[in-house]
Formats: sequence, C-alpha cells, structure tokens
Amino acid sequence: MSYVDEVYERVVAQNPAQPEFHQAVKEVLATIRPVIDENEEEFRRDALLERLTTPERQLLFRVPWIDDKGQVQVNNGYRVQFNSAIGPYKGGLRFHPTVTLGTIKFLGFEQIFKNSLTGLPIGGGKGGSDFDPKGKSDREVMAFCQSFMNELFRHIGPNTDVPAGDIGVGGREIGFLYGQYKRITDRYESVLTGKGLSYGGSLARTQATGYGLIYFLDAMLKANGKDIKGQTIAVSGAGNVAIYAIQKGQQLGANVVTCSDSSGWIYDPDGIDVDVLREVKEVNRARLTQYKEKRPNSVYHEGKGVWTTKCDIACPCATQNELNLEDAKTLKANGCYCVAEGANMPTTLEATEYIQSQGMLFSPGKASNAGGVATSALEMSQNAERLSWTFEEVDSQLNRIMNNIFKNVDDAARKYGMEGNYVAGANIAGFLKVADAMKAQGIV
Ligand code: NDP
Ligand code: 2IT
Repeated sequence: MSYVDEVYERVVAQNPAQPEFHQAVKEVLATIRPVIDENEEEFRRDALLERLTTPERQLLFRVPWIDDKGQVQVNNGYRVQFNSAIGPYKGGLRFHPTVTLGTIKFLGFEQIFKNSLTGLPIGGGKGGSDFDPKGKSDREVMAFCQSFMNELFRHIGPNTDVPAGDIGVGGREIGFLYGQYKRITDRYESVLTGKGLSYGGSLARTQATGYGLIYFLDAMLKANGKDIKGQTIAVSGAGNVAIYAIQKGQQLGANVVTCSDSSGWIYDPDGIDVDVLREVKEVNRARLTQYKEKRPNSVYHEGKGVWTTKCDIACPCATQNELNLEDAKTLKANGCYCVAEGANMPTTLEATEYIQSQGMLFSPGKASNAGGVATSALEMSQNAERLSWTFEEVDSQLNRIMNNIFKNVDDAARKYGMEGNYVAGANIAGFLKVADAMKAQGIV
C-alpha cells in the first residue's frame, strides 16, 4: 500500500466518527500524492504525514454559565492547536450547536494549508463550542464568552495561539472574549483578531474574507479569459463572508441575486440590497423573511434550494457540505461555469470531482477564503507596531495577497501537470512550505 493510503487508513482508524475530518484529510492527501511519491521513502521515515495529520495539542473543556432564568447551562469548549511549524497557531472560533471535536479538527487541518498560502507566518488552529448564540440575550452571550475565556486564556497568547471569529463569532463575541482575557491576565496584547476598531482591530478585517474571495475569483476568471463584470452570481449564506462577497461582487459589476440562512433563501432579481441585508443580519440578528418584507420584489423560499438559481458563478459562503453532487449537476445544467468557495469545505468531494470533470472552474476555500485570516495577520502586525493602517492600505495588501495566492496555486498545479486544478495547486503549494519547515525543525 502506498504511504499516502496507509496514512489515510490510520487517520480513519484513529479518529472514529469524525467524517468531516476524514473528508478534509482525504482531499489533501489525494492531491499531494505526486509530491509524496517523489520522495516517499524520506517522508515515510520521518512520519511526516502522520505528524501532519495529528494535532500538536487538543484542548477540551467544560464551559458552565448561567442563563437569564438562573439555570446553569454547560457547553463543550474546544481548541485544537494543529500545527505551529510556520508560526503561532491561528484560526477562528466557531459557536454553533452542531460543533463537535471532528468539526474543529477538520477546520484546524484546513487552516494549516490556508495559512501557509497567505505567505504570512501563521500556523494552523481552530476552536469553538456547541453553544448557540441564536436567541440568546447579550448578557447570556457575555456570560458564556467570559466562562469560555476563563479556561482558554492559559492556552493562548500573541506568540502562541491567536483565535478570531468564525460562524457565530463576530465583533460582539470577540469583544466579550477580549475583555475577559485582559481582565484575567492584565495584558493588553494581540491575542485575538477581529477586534473592534476602538481597541486594536484592523480596518477592512470585517470585509476581508468576502472581499478576498471576490479578488481571488476575479484573478481566476481573468486567467481563464473571463470577466466578472456582468456575470450573475448566486451566493449562499447571509453572514460575515456572504455579505461582503456580495458587496464586492457588485462593486466589480456582477449581479448577485441570492443569499441564504439556515431557514431559507432569497432570490432578488434586482440584486441583493446589501444595506438591507446588513440591517436584517448584523443589526437585527433576524431571519431572511425580514429581508423579503423590506424588498417586496424579492422572493423568499423556505428551506434549501439556493443552487437551483440560474447563474454563471456560484459562491457557497455558509457552511461545510452545503453543495452536493445533485446541486452541482443542477448548477451545470443551468449554465453555471464556476464555483468559488467562500466557506470552509462547502462542496462535497463528489460534487467537487463532478465540477472539475465538467471543465468548470473551481476554487477551494482554503485558497479563496484566505483573505480573512491574512487580514487577521495584518491586524497582528499593526498591533505589534502599535499603529493602525488606513482602510485603503489594508485593502490593497489584501488584494495583493489574494492575487499572489492565485498565482502560487496556479503555478503549483502547472508544475505538477494538473493545470487548472486549483484544489491540487492549493494543497501542494500550502503543503510544501509547511513540510519544509517541519523537516528543518527536526522530529517535534
Ligand atoms: P456567520 O455566522 O457570520 O454566517 C454564517 C451564515 O451561514 C449564516 O447566514 C448562517 O445562517 C448560515 N449557516 C451557518 N450554519 C449553517 C447550516 N448548518 N446550515 C445552513 N446555513 C448555515 O459566519 P461566517 O460568514 O463568518 O462564516 C461562513 C463560512 O465561512 C464558514 O464556513 C466559515 O468557516 C468560513 N470562513 C469564515 C471566515 C471569517 O473571517 N469569518 C474566514 C474564512 C472562512 P443563520 O443566519 O441562520 O445562522
Ligand atoms: O476560517 C478562517 O480562516 C477564519 N475563520 C478566520 C480565522 C482568523 O484567524 O482570522
């Protein structure tokens, strides 16, 4: 059996009931196979892939807090510190009722390669909880965040591990987490990113993942003789990534006609109104039915179905495995020629294979959504020099980084004879830097 297959079997055997983690590992191992095959003996001797697929450290903790009725609630807390070969662990925190250790491990594993692709010195990590911020009062969210930090603080630090936001963790949660960290440690330092502008946050971090996705998409389209201008885009999600992908898509001349949340989805033939969407989601924390009320020309559909929309380009920006084989076939049948991932692993393996087999363009999230974490690293730089850069400065660096990522991914795919396969290109380019650093640092 080849070394790659052996390691995959080992991962499945040692991490039972973690299908998302298996899926993420399977995709990466399958596509870096040509790199491993070149030097299989050495990689095997050094157990490099076993080390790469085993987190350096996994923290699981109890998070007790008191709800508004005086009832004590208990949630699970997680932080997986996956790989620090190229920098301190970096990656978001996800608060969502579906979160398990397997979810956090898949996200932490993806983060290793994504962070490597940014070209910045950040390792891979991820954390979170099965806590559901939906429907909770601000006081309840604060109580949970404070309790979560009461344990997390001893494991993180500006040169150790720097968490940020993800699903269910935005500016409000980062603020509560930061306040508690500072209170416990008496240290005002860059231990979280995505902070508010009044206490060390970076301009353009809020927009960065969505804007970065569109900068990457733009570069990919141009390299393939196409133009984003005038294209119809279907976006899923209605959160941080989706909102700013829609905004930047519109700024570059595309017509973005959909968004979705966990209850349903909106088709707006006139183009999604970002101001209305922000008011509904960022201010009111409401359902998309409220968007429909404010935009009578739009159509609200209950449940799933956003990928039945006729579009040129699809941008899944909600959650993992939200675009399956059937969706991919529907998109193709309706004339869609490109899928650019804003979320982490939103496309199933079968759907990805189908999309690529049809000659459609496909960008994996670890490349096209890397703008968020890249800008988090820029926030760390600003904090380190105790300065704040202008919006334009950060945005232009983000644009440059996303174009560089596209170029490196494209080059790596070509070099290994897989031109246009940006999944392989991203995994190979991300892997090479981390593997080199791991080799140089000995058996740790
Ligand atoms: P948000 O919490 O801001 O928004 C998530 C959106 O997706 C919401 O509209 C939510 O619906 C919907 N959603 C979440 N879970 C599900 C589900 N199980 N089924 C259907 N819809 C769902 O998160 P973000 O926008 O920050 O994150 C979206 C994706 O992007 C995630 O995959 C995340 O890992 C990834 N990402 C985020 C980055 C960031 O900087 N924030 C950076 C890189 C990647 P509802 O409103 O009903 O909850
Ligand atoms: O998936 C991701 O890259 C994020 N949620 C952002 C992580 C970060 O540290 O900014």
